[in-house]
Amino acid sequence: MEKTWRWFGKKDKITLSMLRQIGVEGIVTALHDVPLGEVWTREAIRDMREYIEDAGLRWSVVESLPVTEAIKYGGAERDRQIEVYRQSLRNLAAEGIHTVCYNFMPVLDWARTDLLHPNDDGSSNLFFSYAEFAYFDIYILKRSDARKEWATFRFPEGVGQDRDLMAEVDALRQEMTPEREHSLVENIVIKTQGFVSGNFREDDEAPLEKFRAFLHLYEGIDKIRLRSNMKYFLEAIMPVCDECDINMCVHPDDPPIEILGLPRIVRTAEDIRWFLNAVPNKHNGLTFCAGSLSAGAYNDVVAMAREFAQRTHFVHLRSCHIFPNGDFTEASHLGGRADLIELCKIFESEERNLPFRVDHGRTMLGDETRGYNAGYSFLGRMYAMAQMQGVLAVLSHEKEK
Ligand code: DNO
Repeated sequence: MEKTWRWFGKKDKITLSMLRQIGVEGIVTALHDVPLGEVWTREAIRDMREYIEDAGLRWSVVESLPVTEAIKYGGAERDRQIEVYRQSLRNLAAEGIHTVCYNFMPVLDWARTDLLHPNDDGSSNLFFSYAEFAYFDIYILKRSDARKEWATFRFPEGVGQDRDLMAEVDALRQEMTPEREHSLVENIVIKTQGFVSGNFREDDEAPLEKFRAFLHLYEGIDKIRLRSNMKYFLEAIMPVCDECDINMCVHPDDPPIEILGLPRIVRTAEDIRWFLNAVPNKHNGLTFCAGSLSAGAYNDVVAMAREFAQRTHFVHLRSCHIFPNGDFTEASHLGGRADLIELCKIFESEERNLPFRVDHGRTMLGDETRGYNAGYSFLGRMYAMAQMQGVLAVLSHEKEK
């Protein structure tokens, strides 16, 4: 597999020359400064590509070419936005970039409640607490159906069965402070979304109002409608992908649960089977994010990798640990539910030099003081990358014997 790294552009504090030193071969990035819904021009793509190549690396994967909300909820602007998307794809291919990651999650790109959850060893991890997320939804966002929905929330089989979520939310209400509420907004809306999704910016003054306005767009959009909008989008872009040999790879929903009354359609093996079959074109593929998938207790990640390897064009190596109460944290890259060693075997045996990146990483040894994007530490990710390089080295050594 090709060793890649998510790099956030020229302003990233982690420079390309640092990445050369740790064995990175390819870069995963996006034109983060282009506003949502505008064409990525050939000139801007070329400028980024050359900058990366001048550092002795290659631009391997786009993560992400964002799919705007109008495409997801099927608004009046949809066809115009899809045309913009098609043009950006043509421009990327003309500059030699052929792998494009995107997601089809309404409003929120990914969600965590704690970005620096302490581990026993002094490092910290990303963490998701159902009670805190429900608290955010009910008391901070104040979504009208929130309490009703959380009161009937069903945890997947095997976790959280005895949990009284409402009692926990009420207890949180008693002990909540303005600072803690503020950090929930920061964690759920600002620090996790600002740098990946054009919907929110780090300096948004009224993020909650904006959030509510986005949610409003999805009133009446259920799973069936969202699926048909995804199919519509894929069918519209596949001719360009065929012509330009672009591999599209959708990122699974993170976490793979339905939240905020929004449908989520890339959560389970059945979902993945659905969109692959709905548009049966080899260019319609998957970003196999082992981390997102392993946060769903119902997902057998290894079985899914076996089933979907052929339609996987990009791999995110990361593994989650689910606690008995259903909350989850990001485990070591050599532990957790995802079994990354087995996944490396499966994806290596594809013999397509599939690009992979370590996704997220612990925050450790001073990472927390450097102002990195949430989940995208330097030392923590470097450590995980070294672990994965070791695994891959063993596999290739065994193969040569
Ligand atoms: C979070 C990432 C996501 C991912 C997008 C892809 O850390 O995995 O933001 O890049 O969902 O479109």
